[in-house]
Amino acid sequence: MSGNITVWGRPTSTRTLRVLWTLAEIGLDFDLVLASGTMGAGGSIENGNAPYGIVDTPDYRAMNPMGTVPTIRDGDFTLCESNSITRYLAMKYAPDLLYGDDIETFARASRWMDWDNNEVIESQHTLVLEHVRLRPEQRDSQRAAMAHADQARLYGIVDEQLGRTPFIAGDTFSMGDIGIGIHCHRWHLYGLDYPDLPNVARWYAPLRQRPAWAKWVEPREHHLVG
Ligand SMILES: N[C@@H](CCC(=O)N[C@@H](CS)C(=O)NCC(=O)O)C(=O)O
Repeated sequence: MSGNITVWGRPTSTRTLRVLWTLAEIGLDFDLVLASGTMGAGGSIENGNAPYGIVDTPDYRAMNPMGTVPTIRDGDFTLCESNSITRYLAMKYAPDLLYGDDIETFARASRWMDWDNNEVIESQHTLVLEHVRLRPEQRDSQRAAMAHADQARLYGIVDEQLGRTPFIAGDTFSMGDIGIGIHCHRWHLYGLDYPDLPNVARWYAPLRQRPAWAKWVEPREHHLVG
């Protein structure tokens, strides 16, 4: 399937990865324009690297007033906010694949996407700063430990849900699995002491086998770039 789609973002951003995985899952062609105010080809600006840029230009701000990533353009239509983009792509191109073409599954998946954004991102962000992006003298082991404990608490909630349903929003894969799956993966790349979460383990292993996951979500360089 081919669209006329451009994505601005960076694969080191889990919010951009939500969109990249969604597009790959649907099988849509797209162009990726690397854009960021905080990361560039060499890594984080915290470590003296130049950012990809673009996000401060008037043209970009007209599409995304916050100057964040990701943003997409599909034909004449532009949209920012990663979960809104995912919902848009799902509704337009793949309702069956991404929510079973069912409004209640859409709502359940959407609820978990919001939960991922509202609850999971904050301590994930602390972890990537503490383990990857900050210089050693800027790091705080107690802050890192608290963020890891918070992720253990949150993925305990995911584990309970996955004890009720095989996937986050029901019996089959949906857009609800995307953000929570990406953050689960990044969390597991830090090599920490992880709690036993059998339902998460049963769900995470096959997610990693999905062809659409392989290009964007699996690579360590999309997560561990400092
Ligand atoms: N709620 C927005 C947040 C966007 C956001 O904060 N993105 C981060 C990357 S995950 C960003 O733009 N960071 C600064 C940058 O890369 O310039 C969304 O979900 O799209």
